[in-house]
Amino acid sequence: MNTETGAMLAEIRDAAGMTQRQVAERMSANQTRISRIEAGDGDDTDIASFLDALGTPRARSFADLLKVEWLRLPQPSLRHPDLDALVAIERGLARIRAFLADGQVPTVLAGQAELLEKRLEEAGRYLLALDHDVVYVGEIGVGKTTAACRQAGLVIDAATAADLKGMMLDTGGGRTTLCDVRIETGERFALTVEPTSDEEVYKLVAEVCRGVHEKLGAESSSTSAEFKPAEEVERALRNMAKLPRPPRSRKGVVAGPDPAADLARQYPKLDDLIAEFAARLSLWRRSRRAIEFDGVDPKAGRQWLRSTFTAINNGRHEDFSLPARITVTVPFSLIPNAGLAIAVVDTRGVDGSAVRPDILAHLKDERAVTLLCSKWGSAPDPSAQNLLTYVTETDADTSLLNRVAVVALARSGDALSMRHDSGESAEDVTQGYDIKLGHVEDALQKIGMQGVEAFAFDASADDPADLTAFVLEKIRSVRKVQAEAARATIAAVDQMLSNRQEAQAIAAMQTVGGNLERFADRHHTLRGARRPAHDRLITAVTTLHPRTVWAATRRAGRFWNFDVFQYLGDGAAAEAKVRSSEVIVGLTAIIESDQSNPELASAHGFLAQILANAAQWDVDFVNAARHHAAAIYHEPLGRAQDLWDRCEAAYGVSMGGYRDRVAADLRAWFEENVELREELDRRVARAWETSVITPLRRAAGQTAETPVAAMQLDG
Ligand SMILES: Nc1nc2c(ncn2[C@@H]2O[C@H](COP(=O)(O)OP(=O)(O)OP(=O)(O)O)[C@@H](O)[C@H]2O)c(=O)[nH]1
Ligand SMILES: [Mg+2]
Repeated sequence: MNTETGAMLAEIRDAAGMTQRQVAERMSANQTRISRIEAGDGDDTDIASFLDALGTPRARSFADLLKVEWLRLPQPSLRHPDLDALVAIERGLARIRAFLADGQVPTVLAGQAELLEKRLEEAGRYLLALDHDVVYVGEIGVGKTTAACRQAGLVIDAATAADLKGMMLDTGGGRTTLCDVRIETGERFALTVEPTSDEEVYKLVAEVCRGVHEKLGAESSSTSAEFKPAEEVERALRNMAKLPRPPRSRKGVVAGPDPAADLARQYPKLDDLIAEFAARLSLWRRSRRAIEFDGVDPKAGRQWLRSTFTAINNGRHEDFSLPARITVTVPFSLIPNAGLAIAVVDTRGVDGSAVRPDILAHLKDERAVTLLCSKWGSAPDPSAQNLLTYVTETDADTSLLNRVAVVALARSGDALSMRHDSGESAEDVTQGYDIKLGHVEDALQKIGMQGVEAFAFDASADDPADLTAFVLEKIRSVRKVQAEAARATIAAVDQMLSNRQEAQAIAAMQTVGGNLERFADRHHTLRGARRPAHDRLITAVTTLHPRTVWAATRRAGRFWNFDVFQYLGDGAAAEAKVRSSEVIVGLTAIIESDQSNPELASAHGFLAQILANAAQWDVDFVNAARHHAAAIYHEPLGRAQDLWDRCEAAYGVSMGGYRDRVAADLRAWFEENVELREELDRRVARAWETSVITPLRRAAGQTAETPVAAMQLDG
């Protein structure tokens, strides 16, 4: 026995309204023994008689709980928030195992049992883990960092936090957060920095220098192209090189000379300027990756974190290079008393399109809840709407939208400025929020995203606990979906077990299996139009900011704000999704028709499980297509230096047609390399078989792998 069990015993005794002495009397023991048991010092018999003495329903169910043998899942803590579901899953798994070990399993049920087992294991693994991310995504300067800090208690002083000055992370007038920042609970205040590669830093330096250089010669230059990196990166690099931009007065007048421009005058040749700027970074001295607070005072720790973070985020810390990702640890819980381990992720502001590899990765993370932060006036911001449309086209995971919410960020006065349709103003903030949320819902509905939840929050006026409650509810509902799916699976297990010896039920299963098998034969090869995977990429090239396209061509297609391989993968995924969805619709129709047949009643639970699984097979298939496209093009396109050089060189030459030019060059490359496309088609065809057809045959009870053998069984 451990102290956790002891503490739980004491809790159950308290809840039963009994004292240690009363329990001792009932157990005919002395009180010392009871307090020892509650301290974790007792054996199974002690615990059993202790709970017996209490005799409450809770004591009885706790006794049951202690009897569970954890053979299939790792034993969870007794305080696990989904303990009931986990117990049910463990028991369900044990029943399936006993059934399969029996040796007399009818073939028609073996595949079914395997499928149910796999589903239960997956739900168990999901629920067992307690970690979840809350991710803040949104356009530059909307207030992501501020909202995240308020919600997670990352403030120097909670009492004065409403003035928004004491945020522990860097906030400002926009373009402040430099990279993905992940905040976790740990032992002490600390920061870990994953640096940008030196190669990339030098590339960025070249861009800063080229920008400075062009500006100096602005009169003679004929182009309006910008050859510099994003503002926030330039700021950090200039600080690292001790060449900060001079401050501006309130009217925007520059106060004083620009040291980088002075340097450019000193080194009139661009290459020399780049070399000098790069040398000034002293990258070789910036090798530090982690730093922690060694004091004890929590307030001082918070202040230390704020100043250290701000220094690193702005390139002002001498020991650190340009961060690519920062992990912050704080010695407190970000959502206390939830029994979960929550991390908060603050992302770099969306500049143009939110369709970025980092944001997509968060969105697809099954354990993450993404908050699409939007300006009050335009919520849901167009970039958020585009992102939602993009993921629904390129991803088959239907639960993805349950993990997303739109957060409309209000500033003072925003709520009260709302008007009812009648033209009357909102009477109070709550009414103003309701009106706004109604508008957000309408906008979401218009793009087919009904069901995505929305929330309104004002970081300076609202209680951060409201946002926390919203986020927590979101996470709980995501977990609940898993728990409910597990319950449905367990019901199907029980239905299967209770029918295993009934001839009629076996016959029903055979009918159902035969129907599924015939369906698998019919759809063995996937038909349908095949738009090339690169179409999506080419469209993106023509719509993204030219500077973003240029930056990607300078990096052989991989830039944080535009990744060619991501679009290729998603292009293939979108095609795969379109083609498979028709088949899934057909499968759904067959299953629904079997479900409405009363003679097949004993197979209904199983049929529902097949449907749920088909969705998962579909996800597998779509992901496989994405993976194959990225893998196939990775090498040849990454190495196509001629192509990239040509695309890069066109920038600034004729601005009007730059993106069209790149699009045309890319298209020509894909047409020249048509064999890659053919290889992709072959791999997608194979993925269809392995991800969808084979598992369907298995579940149908046809263990045979080949369609020929399957057809013999059928006939
Ligand atoms: N008045 C008011 N100002 C706010 C509110 N939320 C954020 N701000 C201010 O808006 C500015 C931008 O806030 P940030 O939290 O840095 O925004 P962000 O979205 O993280 O910005 P980037 O990291 O630059 O993309 C800061 O000056 C904040 O103080 C709010 O609710 N009310
Ligand atoms: Mg920020």
